[in-house]
Amino acid sequence: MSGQTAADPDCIFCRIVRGELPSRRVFEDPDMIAFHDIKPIAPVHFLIIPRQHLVSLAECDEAHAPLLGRMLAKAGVLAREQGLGGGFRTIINTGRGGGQEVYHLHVHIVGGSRPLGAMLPREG
Ligand code: DGP
Repeated sequence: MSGQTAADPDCIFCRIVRGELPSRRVFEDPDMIAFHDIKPIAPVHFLIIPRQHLVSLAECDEAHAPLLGRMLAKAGVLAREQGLGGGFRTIINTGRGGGQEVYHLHVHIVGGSRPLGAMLPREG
């Protein structure tokens, strides 16, 4: 598999996985953890990340499909548990052009008290 190492000692999310940095966890299992985002953009904003260090979605291939599928399959369950039964937005920022800041693959789950607007402003 490409884009994967066992762990990156300098990666913030690897440090959260290892418990070296605090996080408000909402879920964990042998493959993934979920925790609240430190800079929420909505009343509910948490992240689902793989325990293994995957840089981004761009580095994933077919071999990662089971893990990625499990992460997405968990999103709705966790969202409902966090009060987002009315709907939520799922975001995966990928690479510099995609606005990714932390280079450890993560899925944002965002929602809250009112319906979210259009996802991106239209250009031009
Ligand atoms: P992205 O642009 O998709 O790479 O977003 C990274 C997100 O990670 C951003 O919303 C803030 C969040 N984040 C960064 N550092 C930490 C941290 O130390 N703890 C938590 N809980 N979230 C963090």
